[in-house]
Amino acid sequence: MSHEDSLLIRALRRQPTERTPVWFMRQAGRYLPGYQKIRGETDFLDLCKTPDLAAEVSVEPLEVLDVDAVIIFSDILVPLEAMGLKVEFGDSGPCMSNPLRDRADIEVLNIPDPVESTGFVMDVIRAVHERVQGKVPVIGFAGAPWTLSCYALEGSPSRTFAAAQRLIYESPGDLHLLMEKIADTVIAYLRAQVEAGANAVQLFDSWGGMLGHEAFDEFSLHYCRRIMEGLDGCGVPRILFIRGAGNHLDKIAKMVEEVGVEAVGLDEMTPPEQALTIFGDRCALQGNLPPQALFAPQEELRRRVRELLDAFKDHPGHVFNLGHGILPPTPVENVQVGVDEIRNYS
Ligand code: 1CP
Repeated sequence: MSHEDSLLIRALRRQPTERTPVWFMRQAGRYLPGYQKIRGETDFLDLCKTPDLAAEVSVEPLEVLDVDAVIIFSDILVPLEAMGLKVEFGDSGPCMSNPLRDRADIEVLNIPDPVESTGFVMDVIRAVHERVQGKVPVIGFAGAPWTLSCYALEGSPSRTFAAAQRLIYESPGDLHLLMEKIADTVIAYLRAQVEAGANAVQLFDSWGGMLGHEAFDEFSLHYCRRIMEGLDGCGVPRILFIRGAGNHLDKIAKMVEEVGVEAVGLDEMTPPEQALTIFGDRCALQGNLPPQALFAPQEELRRRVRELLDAFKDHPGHVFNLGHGILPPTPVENVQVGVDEIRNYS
């Protein structure tokens, strides 16, 4: 099978498919036994940098859940390390021992060559292709400049990302310098993933929704647009996910139309009817079951899955997904029940 004919790629290109394809955002991870076993023996970044193990973890959801795509196992913070930040993953999430403190720190950051500095990610893509042998497409990804700036300035996960939020008003020129460098890095990084064989790429702006409405335009949407434009002509569908952007759907739809972005991921806060009205069939839509719904009793879960499929049934390019990543204590059987209901829906 050519990847162009796969269910997922057809849906992303808004061509009719016999059923709704499904893959999950952050589908690998702590709820899966194979992942837990490997993580018990391997540091997170070492896992990202060992293509054979990373490929094994990437394809585990395919084997356990029978999803329609593999998302490569890596993390959005990988390119920040290549830029010069010291990234570590502790029990409470990622942290950086040298967060950016002033303009000089930003000036010395590299715009790395993606193959030289993060070639292991391209090796993971090739190793995944070897394992899936054309059965499903392989999805690459990167973090958007605003989300990556949040971590680079804060140094750790945060409820507020105050260091980045403050820079918007205190020294926007410094923030733009940082975001320009990240944007150039991400464009080259995603292009290298496509060259290595990624059949679609997703851009995550997980913290875009925390910005004020003007700051959203200038710091989230503007840089997402730059990256989407920078990928123009790369030959694979581009998926844009900006979490918490329900108040900005009109602006996102306008950008998507102007740039020709193939697909938008919806978070669970966005009512499907609203997304359908605003986006129409300008792009494929991916979403948006709340990840928490996977804790519902199984009959209730099946009902919610059907309800969501009903809501999107007239859209030519719906891809079933969660509104955000799978939560660590999620029972694997419930995820399987969700996939089963999608497969049996007609
Ligand atoms: O299967 C997959 O989906 C592939 C792997 C994947 C992806 C797409 C991982 C592995 N991370 C990501 C993207 C990512 N990483 C995002 C964007 C998507 C989102 O909004 O969830 C973000 C914000 C991160 C940053 C990150 N990495 C966090 C969040 C910290 C915070 O600020 O709250 C955490 C906890 C990680 C670690 C991580 N990355 C991936 C996994 C499986 C884990 C858990 C590591 C572990 O404890 O074993």
